[in-house]
Amino acid sequence: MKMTFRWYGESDPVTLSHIRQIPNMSGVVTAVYDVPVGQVWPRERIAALRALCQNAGLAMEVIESVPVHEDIKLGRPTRDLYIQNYAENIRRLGEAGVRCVCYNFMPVFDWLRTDLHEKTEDGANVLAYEHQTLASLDPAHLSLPGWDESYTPDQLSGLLAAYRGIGHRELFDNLVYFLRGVLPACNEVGIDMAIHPDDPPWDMFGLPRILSSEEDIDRLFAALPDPHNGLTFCTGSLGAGRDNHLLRMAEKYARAGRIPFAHIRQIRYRGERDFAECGHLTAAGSLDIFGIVRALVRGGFDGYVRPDHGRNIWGEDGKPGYGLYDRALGATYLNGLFEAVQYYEREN
Ligand code: DNO
Repeated sequence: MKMTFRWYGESDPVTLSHIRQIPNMSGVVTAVYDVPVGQVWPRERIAALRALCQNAGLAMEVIESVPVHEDIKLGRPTRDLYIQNYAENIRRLGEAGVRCVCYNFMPVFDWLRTDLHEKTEDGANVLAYEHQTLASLDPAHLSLPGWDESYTPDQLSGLLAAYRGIGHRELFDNLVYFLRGVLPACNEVGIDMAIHPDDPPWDMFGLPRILSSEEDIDRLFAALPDPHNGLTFCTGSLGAGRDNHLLRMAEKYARAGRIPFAHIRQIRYRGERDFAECGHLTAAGSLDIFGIVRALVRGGFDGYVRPDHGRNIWGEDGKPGYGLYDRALGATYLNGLFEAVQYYEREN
């Protein structure tokens, strides 16, 4: 296991030197943020980012994300050009020492929450999701951190309309087409593609989502058995789907060598499709974080881990989900779990 931490680049209030001081931190998970989606990242920008990380004593082996242009997801004729650009990005990143690229294939919206600052009893701030509230929102006027906010409401409406002809089958075929185009570059330079599951794992605003369950993931691996076709095992995303058996999935996909990257976080269930995020500890929420770590270790998991979304605590007013303190506590907790489980598995 290689412990990493997400870093949003030089504008991130969390600095590399803070990250470096978290025990066992091997590297950061980052990206070139200001090149428009679909364009190739300049080599010098990649090299400069890598130098910043290395000078701080941190590796830059995981990129999250190289975003996928909507034309690729929509299967528009322009997709071939964007796929070529994507493959070129992969080559450039591989040459710069990157080993894993996290991406998602969710139409239009990335992760969605209905409250980014819910106050908890102890005064912390967390992200929360309430399905009824979300269903009542106008998708053309959403603005949330973490997804591409460069659309105007008009562009967004146009995009939503363009998806009307795209169902689960079409979207899945477009994903396979995309991966067929980029996996050769991944093989050339030794990069694992790690698709991020849908967050939350169900359709949104009538838009299809195709990576929400074990069945969905099995279908993707069956369609493309290439070992570089991997998964970001995101416990919070998959875990919001109550039918997902995370322990079984973690061990199964780790054993198959399909988990180059894990996002580990905790959620607490409320209604059937409602949840709030919380501290990483197993006892803090509904997911068996200890069991998941044990399942990963038993499956021979040897990938990158990052503590996913933390609360905002100790007066920090950080980017929702991405402050320093609670993610550092999460990393420390996860380090302890991995150490204990690995020790125990070796001795028994
Ligand atoms: C949210 C993140 C996602 C993730 C993308 C990957 O906190 O996990 O935004 O980075 O879905 O492309």
